[in-house]
Amino acid sequence: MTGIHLTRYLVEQEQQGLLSTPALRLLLETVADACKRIGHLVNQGELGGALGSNQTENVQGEVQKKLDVIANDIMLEAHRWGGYLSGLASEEMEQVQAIDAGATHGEYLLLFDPLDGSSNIDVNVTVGTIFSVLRIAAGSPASEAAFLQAGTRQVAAGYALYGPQTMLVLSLGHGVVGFTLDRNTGTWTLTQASMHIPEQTREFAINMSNQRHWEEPVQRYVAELLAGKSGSRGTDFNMRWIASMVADVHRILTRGGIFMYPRDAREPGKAGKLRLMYEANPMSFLVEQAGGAATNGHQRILDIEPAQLHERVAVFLGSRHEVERVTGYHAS
Ligand code: P6P
Repeated sequence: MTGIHLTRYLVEQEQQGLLSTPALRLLLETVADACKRIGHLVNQGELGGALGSNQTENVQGEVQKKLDVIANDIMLEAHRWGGYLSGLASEEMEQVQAIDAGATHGEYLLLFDPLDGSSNIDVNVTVGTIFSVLRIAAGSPASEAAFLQAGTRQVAAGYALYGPQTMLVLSLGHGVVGFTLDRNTGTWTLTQASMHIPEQTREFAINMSNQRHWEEPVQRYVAELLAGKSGSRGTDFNMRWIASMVADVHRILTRGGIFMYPRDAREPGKAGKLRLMYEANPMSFLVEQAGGAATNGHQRILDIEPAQLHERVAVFLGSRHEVERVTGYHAS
């Protein structure tokens, strides 16, 4: 199986009845092509003149990097003419964008974070594009309400990773596969036929500088990890924090681990930092498809019924036994 390119993989999935429609295949190929172009600009760095920040903020109140806006525009432009999408939603756009596909009414909605981890872009640390695909009922308007579907309704999700290798990691709901961009031919080549997260791990990812702001269950869980062999866990743990969700999640999909971004006391009104619809949901879909688990500390992230397009959520995802443990502490 490995060595085939993305188009053949999607056609074979369609022939096996594992990819519902040709429109979805076209949508995913268009996303992959847009990611290839975003990755090229990221890889150009200073040579592309696209580093640094705009004098603008996004809907999250975060300063926009030039590449945030360029990546968003690339994704929008790529999908304007396909006829398979009814609308798009992005971390970088306050409102959803309906697509007038003329006679054809697109049966899908695309949600994406065009450049996750972009605060790392100027220091040459791995960043990526995260995407999620939902269905829309025939004839329904692509209003914000149409996007507000629980993560279990995703028909596909994935991310592109712009790191030492440029990769595309994807799930159609039947496991997780990884493609590596062959720069000699420009093709996405299947290199991981089935990605799986070990149930056990000794590696955790969290921004320790926020420790004093965490709720008690997280304080307890992380203190046990830090106590290592001399504590109740009886073994030592390792820590990694790249501050780029796509990179941290890719490490977990590759070798296991637990990723945590809990809510904290700094902004009690906020459920967390990460966004549900285009960060937590697609990543939780991938993690569960790879045998892991993903909760907000209280419930399965994919079961959360969204109330707002840009709502935030606490995230605990990765190796199932660790996610279940820290979630259990929230219940006790
Ligand atoms: P902090 C990037 O801005 C991001 O949204 C995620 O990719 C990443 O996991 C997190 O924020 C990093 O947050 O507070 O450690 O900078």
